[in-house]
Amino acid sequence: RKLKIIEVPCDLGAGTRGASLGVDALRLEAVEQACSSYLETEYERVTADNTMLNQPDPTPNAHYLKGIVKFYEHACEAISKTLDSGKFPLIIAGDHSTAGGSIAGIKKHIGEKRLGVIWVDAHADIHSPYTTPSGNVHGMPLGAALHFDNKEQQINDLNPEETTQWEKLKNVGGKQPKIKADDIIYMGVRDTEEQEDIIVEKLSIPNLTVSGCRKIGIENSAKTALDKLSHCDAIYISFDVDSMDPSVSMGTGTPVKNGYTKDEATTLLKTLLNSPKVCALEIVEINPMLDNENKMAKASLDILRGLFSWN
Ligand code: DIR
Ligand code: MN
Ligand code: MN
Ligand code: MN
Repeated sequence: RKLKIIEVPCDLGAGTRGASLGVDALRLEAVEQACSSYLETEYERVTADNTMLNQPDPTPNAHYLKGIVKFYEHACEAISKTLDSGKFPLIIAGDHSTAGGSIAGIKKHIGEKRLGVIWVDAHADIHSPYTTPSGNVHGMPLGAALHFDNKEQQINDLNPEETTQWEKLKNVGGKQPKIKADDIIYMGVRDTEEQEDIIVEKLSIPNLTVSGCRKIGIENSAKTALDKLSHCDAIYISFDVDSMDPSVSMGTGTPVKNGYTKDEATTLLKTLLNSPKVCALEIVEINPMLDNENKMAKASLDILRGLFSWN
């Protein structure tokens, strides 16, 4: 694969500040380790207007949504063009809200073909502004990609600006839903809200748990995930570093205990990448502000070196 790194240093979607700096923490770690493979890979940066964070927010049920719509449009373009040129987007992002823009870009490139998603995360990220208890858009990227509002579990009343911007967000890259619920596999999800549990159950989205993966072996669980998506034409992998155990992932906004080890995550992703259908990989939620030793960025670079045999 010929990689192109797409950096999306976004902070707008998380509840804790600092994930936007993860992009630079990783690049600095590559400098520190003199990882020329990383530093010499072509890259492009999609900027989010993180300065919105000090302005009044008119969309409390989907914080800074207008800014998120804006960078989704740019990320969608950058990612679809990267795929058009035959390259593999390695997306290094901030908070996980970015994934909806990535999915829009891949979908724009593949058109009517069917996109599978392997979501490696402690969280299900399938809220909408109607169901979110936190109002943080990093909990909604799959909801946006599915065009799924789940008003049956509604707990928030939206103001007109929230409705307008949410419709815009879902429609970035074209009006149709980008993915189908049958084409999502969760791995490592273990911290969800009730509204999400009900949706996940209703849509029958499988979750390969950390303990379940260990039982059958990490490689086998990756193969199981790929098998379950064998009807898809292309596959996108979204890797939230909080899927890993807090012993590795203290430098992330929402660590959750009992996650994958670094080696398990590497094996998992490496086995997934063996499938030629995998067309993009995204890594999110590295937060160096929570981690004064830069452990999370180090671990992430180790994982990348393992995946792409980088020196
Ligand atoms: C929570 C946390 N479910 C929310 N989500 C996180 O805010 O919607 N996702 N941390 O990565
Ligand atoms: Mn996530
Ligand atoms: Mn997460
Ligand atoms: Mn998150």
